[in-house]
Amino acid sequence: MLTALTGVFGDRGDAVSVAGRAASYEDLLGAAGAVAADLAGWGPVPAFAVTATASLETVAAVVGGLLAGVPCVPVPPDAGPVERGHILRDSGARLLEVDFARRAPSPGPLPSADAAGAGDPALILYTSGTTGVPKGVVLSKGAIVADLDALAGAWEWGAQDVLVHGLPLFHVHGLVLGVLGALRTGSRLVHTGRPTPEAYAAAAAAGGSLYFGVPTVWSRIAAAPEAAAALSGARLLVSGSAALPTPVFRDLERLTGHRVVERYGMTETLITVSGRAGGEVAPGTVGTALAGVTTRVVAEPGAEIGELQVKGPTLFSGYLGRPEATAAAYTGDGWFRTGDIASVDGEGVHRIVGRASTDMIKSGGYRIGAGEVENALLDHPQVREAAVVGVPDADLGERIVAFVVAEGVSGGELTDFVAARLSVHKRPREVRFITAVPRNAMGKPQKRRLLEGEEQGRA
Ligand code: MCA
Ligand code: AMP
Repeated sequence: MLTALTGVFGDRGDAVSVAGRAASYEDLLGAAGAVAADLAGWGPVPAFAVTATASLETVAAVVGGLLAGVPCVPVPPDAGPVERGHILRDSGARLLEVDFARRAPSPGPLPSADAAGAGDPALILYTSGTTGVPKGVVLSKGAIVADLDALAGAWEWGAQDVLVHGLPLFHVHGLVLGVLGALRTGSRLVHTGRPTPEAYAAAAAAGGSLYFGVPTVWSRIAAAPEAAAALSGARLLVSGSAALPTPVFRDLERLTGHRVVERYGMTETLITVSGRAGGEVAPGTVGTALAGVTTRVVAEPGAEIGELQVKGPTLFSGYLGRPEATAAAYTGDGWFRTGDIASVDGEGVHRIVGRASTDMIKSGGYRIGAGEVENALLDHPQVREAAVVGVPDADLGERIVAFVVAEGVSGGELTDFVAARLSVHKRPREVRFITAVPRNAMGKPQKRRLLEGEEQGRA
């Protein structure tokens, strides 16, 4: 499945560069071989974990896991003890240290994507639900390959491209599309370490042709006209993980000459819908279903918007160890329920207009469950009640706001408490003290009442 590592596209010293360090495919294969040999030496394990910094080590770990046939659990590098402990316990994964300088031949052949091995788990990615702790999303080799091949078709993505991004390597966007996508299509990869406008602009000099970003990244680039102008020589700019605001789309069109292509997906489904290279692109739309994917919108009679449901070869294998949660994610007739509210026009072009639940927050492209943050806040001895919501934010799309009933503690202390226990992007950006969380007769928090007075809807 890692076609580039078979040598068919040739090799070069900077085939993969991450945060300023470059490696050839041969280097990467050797380092991944050493990882695979370590894993083989462990004997049977359900999975292995790697602290997924933006580094060549993380790339070698993921490739090594594929060589050894052991699923990889990438752990966010800033995960605090509560989040990290949960991920390691829940997956049963043992943590692996990677030394990129070590080289070994792979103990087994390069993984193929043929029918025999297609169902094998390749990655387990932890992602938040609306309540409780994050769940492990099991992604098979077959689902990943189906998605990458469909995207390669949609974006005319191939070995002639130089892919540029600086996204985290523990989610689908940065890891599956941003690393495995480059290794399957044979495009060179320039990972910029952090997704700053300056770094994206600098990568233009290295021949960047295909750029990935979350809307926060694109919005920061649009606000840095010189950096944006450097991207005018690119072939394709792609946005995803959250809705790209129309003003950002317009600003980028003016500054770069490109109409940013949006694509839509989830950790559980991989990317299912996308605009096409060379196709019509309208702001606020995320394109049409990818090859092999079918979508439907389940709306109330007479309504045009409703829940988007999907089917196809890119879907996950289930939530690790949670058959009930897996079953609940599907309708009785076998469609995956995305929880996103969408419309589809006569041409099959999708528009994502919101989410069914206020308990799922998207901030900076990260998915954050309100329940997980509320539980972390309630672990603080001074906090009696907590209700967490996403409030529209020009930079982050949504920012996490915590409403708490507490005494003798400051908002800053509570923010740091969450950042240290979970991870930095799950911290509330704002803490508001209230006397009681409004509840209905059943005692259920009425979060929409907390949001009264805030600008509603998505940007
Ligand atoms: C701030 N910092 C703190 C605290 N406050 N550290 C500890 N405690 C605190 N209280 C530090 C951080 O450690 C960091 O330090 C620095 O402040 C900045 O952090 P932050 O403000 O959170 O970062 P940001 O600049 O606002 O981040 C914006 C971002 C980021 C770069 C756009 O949100 C991002 O990388 N988003 C990508 C998410 C993504 O890939 N999602 C894909 C999901 P230092 O600078 O030292 O680190 S996959 C998906 O959605 C599907 C499949 C799809 O469709 O793609
Ligand atoms: P995650 O599982 O972290 O990948 O988050 C998936 C969620 O991101 C989806 O359910 C959507 O709510 C959101 N999302 C991804 N891409 C887009 C997009 N292009 N426009 C709007 N929302 C998006």
